[in-house]
Amino acid sequence: MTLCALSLGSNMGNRLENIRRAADLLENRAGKITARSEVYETAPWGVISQPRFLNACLLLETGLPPYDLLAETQAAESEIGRVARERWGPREIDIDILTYGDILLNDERLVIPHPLMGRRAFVLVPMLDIARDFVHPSCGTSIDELLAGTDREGIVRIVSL
Ligand code: PH2
Ligand code: MG
Ligand code: MG
Repeated sequence: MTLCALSLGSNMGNRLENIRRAADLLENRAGKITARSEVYETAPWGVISQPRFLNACLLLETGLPPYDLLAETQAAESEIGRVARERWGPREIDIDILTYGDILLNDERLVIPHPLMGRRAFVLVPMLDIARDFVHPSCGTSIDELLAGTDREGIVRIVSL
């Protein structure tokens, strides 16, 4: 079994329902959720002219190898109604694998740790809820150190997941 960190995001449709459904689908198909962050409303990052997101993170204990876990996250995204649209644009649900144990993986299908996780406050703030002692597997940096280099503005705690 491997402990993974996952990021959930939604800015279309019923955002909270989409996030909660994603957590349920992952628990049914991919493993056991051992920690859930709070849900935050966050300002859009990257493409800024789009609706605000809800974001959360999970720790998931999984017996699936990385590419099978990826397949399950993509199946859950489809089941919630996600269709292909512009990069960084609006979506019903996005489920990203942030870390998979301490492994480092980099190919055309999957990059772990998620290459942008250290620059995104919408990932790091929820990660603080569930993995305060987290150390980034490739750069050895703590969440507090990573957060110091990001813009934390526009992040509001909404509800429990
Ligand atoms: N996801 C993106 C692009 N920008 N901004 C916020 N606040 N939250 C997201 O989940 C998000 C984003 C692409 O994955
Ligand atoms: Mg993403
Ligand atoms: Mg994604």
